[in-house]
Amino acid sequence: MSNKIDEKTQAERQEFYDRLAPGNIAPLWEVLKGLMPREPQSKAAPFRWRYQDVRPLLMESGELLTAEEAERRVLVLENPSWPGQSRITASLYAGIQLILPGETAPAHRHTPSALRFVLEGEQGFTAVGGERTVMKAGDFIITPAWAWHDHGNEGDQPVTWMDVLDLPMFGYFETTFFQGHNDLRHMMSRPEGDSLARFGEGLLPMDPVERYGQTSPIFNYPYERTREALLAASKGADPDPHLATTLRYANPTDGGWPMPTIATWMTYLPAGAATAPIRSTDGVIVSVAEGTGSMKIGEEEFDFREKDTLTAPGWTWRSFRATTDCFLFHASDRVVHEKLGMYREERAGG
Ligand code: GTQ
Repeated sequence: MSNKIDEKTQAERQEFYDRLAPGNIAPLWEVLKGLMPREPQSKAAPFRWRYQDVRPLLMESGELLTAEEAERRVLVLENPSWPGQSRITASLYAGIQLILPGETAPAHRHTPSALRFVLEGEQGFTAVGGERTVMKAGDFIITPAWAWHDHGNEGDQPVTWMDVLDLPMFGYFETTFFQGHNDLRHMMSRPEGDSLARFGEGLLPMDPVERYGQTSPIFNYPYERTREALLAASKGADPDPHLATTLRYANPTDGGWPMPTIATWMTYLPAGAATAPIRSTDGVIVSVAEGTGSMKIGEEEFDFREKDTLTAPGWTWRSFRATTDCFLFHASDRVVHEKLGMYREERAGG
């Protein structure tokens, strides 16, 4: 279309559009460029939440209401671009949850999947589908779709973690189901450690076991093991310029991502090291398991320390610089991009 049109033509067209609108009909040529930009233009904003700012507010919420009253006592991390929408990226939700000593977050289940990345506490537990696991800082724990789950704290210190759920995705597709349990805690049917023993030792049950459908049968990937693996792997080869030493979490039954909607990986970046910029279609959430440093997202640079959360919009250059040894947990909807043929990435310089 030529962009130079005279006033009369413009008026004629507008008059035509005005007659279309009441019938819920619209001309494509007026909106096509917005529907198909040359490349993704994320509306998300980059942001960093300092744990030292969030923690006091979380503790204050602990004085205002109990975990049981709240159902889930969580402070939602809202992307600055979408206040009130409970979204940290275009497709993912994140929040920081608190369980005080003696409390229980009551059993329920929902079709959206959740992951927990543990920040604080040694004696918190989450029970998922009849098995309990202790929650330790840095552990990556999965609540598969429609699995009963409750959380508790049997220690004398607060327990906190980051939740990431695929809620906005389910909202977009309008497919969310939720059910409360009649009991505060659901019944355990397997001993603690059963999942890791059967699926997390490089061994698998002789007969195929269907446990959680498309979700990994391991539901706690302990930080101790992840950290050890990254350190050992970093000695075996030069670090990748863009990824440093990065290992992705995997479903042992098929080698794919552990969750059907949320991809997860951990990066080890030693003190003094930096990564070259990378961009990918997925908007990314980073939780700092250990270390201090900075993350450049687009033109903005955010310094970070342990337990801070950052988010980078999709198709935006991002890179890291480590001041001390850094272990950086990542979550994104990359797994969905891959399944739907939408995933692209680009690596600069290096
Ligand atoms: O722990 O089940 O942050 O249902 C939001 C919704 C956590 C949970 C959240 C939830 C949960």
